[in-house]
Formats: sequence, C-alpha cells, structure tokens
Amino acid sequence: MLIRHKNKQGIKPSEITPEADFLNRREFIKQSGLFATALCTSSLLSSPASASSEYANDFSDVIKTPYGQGEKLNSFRDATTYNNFYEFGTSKTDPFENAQDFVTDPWSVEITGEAAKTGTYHLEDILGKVQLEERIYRFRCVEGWSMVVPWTGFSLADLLKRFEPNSRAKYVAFETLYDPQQMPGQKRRVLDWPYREGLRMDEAMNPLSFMAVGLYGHEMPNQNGAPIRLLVPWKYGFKSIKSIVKISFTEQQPVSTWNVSAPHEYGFYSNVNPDVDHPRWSQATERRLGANFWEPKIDTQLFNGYAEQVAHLYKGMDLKKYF
Ligand SMILES: Nc1nc2c(c(=O)[nH]1)N[C@H]1C(S)=C(S)[C@@H](COP(=O)(O)O)O[C@H]1N2
Ligand SMILES: [Mo]
Repeated sequence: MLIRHKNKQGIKPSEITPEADFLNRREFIKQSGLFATALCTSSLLSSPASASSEYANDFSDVIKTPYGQGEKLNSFRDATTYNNFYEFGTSKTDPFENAQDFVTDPWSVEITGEAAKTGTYHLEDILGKVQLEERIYRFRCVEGWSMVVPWTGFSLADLLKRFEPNSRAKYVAFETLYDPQQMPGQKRRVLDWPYREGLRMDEAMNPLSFMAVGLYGHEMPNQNGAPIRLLVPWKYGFKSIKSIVKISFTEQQPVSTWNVSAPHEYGFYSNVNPDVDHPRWSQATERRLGANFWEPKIDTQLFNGYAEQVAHLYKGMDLKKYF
C-alpha cells in the first residue's frame, strides 16, 4: 500500500500513516464514490448546486471551514465541463471529453531539492497524514472568467513542512505528469511539457495555498486535475497546476510554463490585479461561469478579493513590474 522508491533517509511509512487508517482514504473514497457518482452525477449535472449541504460527500473526516461561506456557488456542471487542461486538448470541453479514462491510481509524488526529507511518496502516504478541509474559493482565469466552487483538500504549508525544507529553499516548483499516451494534448507542442508552475516559499506557506483532491465533495474529476492539484486563489488560474507528480524546493526562481511560452503576457507572480491589464485585454472585469448574458460583468478585485490575507507578501514590490 505504501509504495516508496528512492527514499533512503526519508519519512518512514509508520511516521506518515498510522497503521490503522492505512487501509486507506482513497479506497474508502472509491467504494462510497461509486455509489455517490451513480446517484448524484445526473442530479448535479442537471441542477445548479446550491447550499453545500446538498451535495454528497465521498470523503470522511472533512472539516467545514468558513472560507467563502455565503458566496453563490457555481454549478457542478460549470466547474467540470468548462476547463483548461491543455494536456487533454485546448478547447474548453476537451478535458471533460478526453480525460475520462485517465488513470490516476496508483499515483505518487516525487519530492526533491532543498529539503531534509526527499523521496517519492505514494499518494495514500500523503493523504494518510493530512487533515482534509472543505473550502469555497473564488477562482479567476486570466482569460476573464471566474467561478466559485467548494474544494476538498488540505493546506499546502502543512504538507511542505513535513519535508523539512532548508534555508536555501526560496521557492517551490510543481510539475504535472508527462504521459503523451494518456494525455493526447502532449503529442502537440502547444506548450513546453511537462506543465510547470512555481511559488515563492512565503506564498506557498500562506494559509490560503491549498492542495485539492476533490470538489463538491467528490473525488477530483480527471478534467479538474485528478488526483491532486494546487489552488492559489489570489493568482490567475494557470498557477493552479493540475495532476501533480513532482514538487521541488529550489534556491532559484523556477520556470513556469506560461511564462516560458509568452513572457510578456504571463509573469511569474500572476496575481489577480484589475489595474494590470494583459497586453491583449483588460483585466478590470470578469464573467462568472453560468451567468446569463444580460447579467453585468463583475468587477475584478485586487488579489481576487484575498488582499487581507496576502497583500503583505508583496509589500514594497512594484506589481506592474512583477506581474
Ligand atoms: N497541468 C495543467 N494545469 C493547469 C492547466 C493546464 O492546462 N495544465 N490550466 C490552468 C488554467 S489556465 C486554469 S484557468 C485552471 C483551470 O482549472 P479548472 O479546469 O479546474 O477550472 O487550471 C490550470 N492548471
Ligand atoms: Mo486560465
């Protein structure tokens, strides 16, 4: 169950997962998930989701949090049929159509770089030790649409601390799986694969940074980045990298895929900022997914409305230069 390769002085399985809950969350999730999916997919797809108590839960031991309570949620359908996941194609419906057979179990994540406890960890290994939470986050794509959905996951900081990053660890880099057999979009060089993203250490350690394994109480749909993806809700959506297989602690600012593909359009920071336009369009407003055509656009907020929690990270920085 706990498959670990190349982890000589790393964390012992016993330190990570108590023997007892070893037969593990994902198995449990899977079994109850079958049921839940059969019962719920059709109703979730056909009706807009409303109160968070109205959807089923595939997970056990999830703490409900105050994040985003009271916000109007998007529907399950919006969040799972209009996606950006270029590994499965570049149109918005491609991920939903092409990712259904994507195999995400077994899954492991390699931890490398400036940390005491590096190695490759089976996903169960990681999930066995974290406290799952549900958080409702606003999510704003750089293209100008946004959504509000409840995610299940855990604090990125809690995960990273366990690997004991050292004083040279100034940044954290993430990588998506590279597997053109399974990810047909990778057969074309639309991006420099594998998809990569990065955060400054203090950004990664901010309590808002979140590793998600589900949405609407369901195990993460493949098109949304199964089995594990990042969420950085004060930054444009492309920072929220999907289907992560590698996390590295680095001294230098890591490469990020969109920055490499168009450096003048996508910076390393990519904080949501209505005052810094994309060179080809304004970022002042956004369209909420699912909104009717007569509804007005929403004013985009600095740091996507999370300024109180994150503005201090950028004190003294010129946000037009470090966009
Ligand atoms: N690996 C990978 N991660 C990715 C992307 C991608 O193409 N590949 N697209 C990004 C972009 S541009 C957005 S807006 C969000 C979309 O997340 P969602 O489909 O769950 O809404 O995923 C981000 N993460
Ligand atoms: Mo995006």
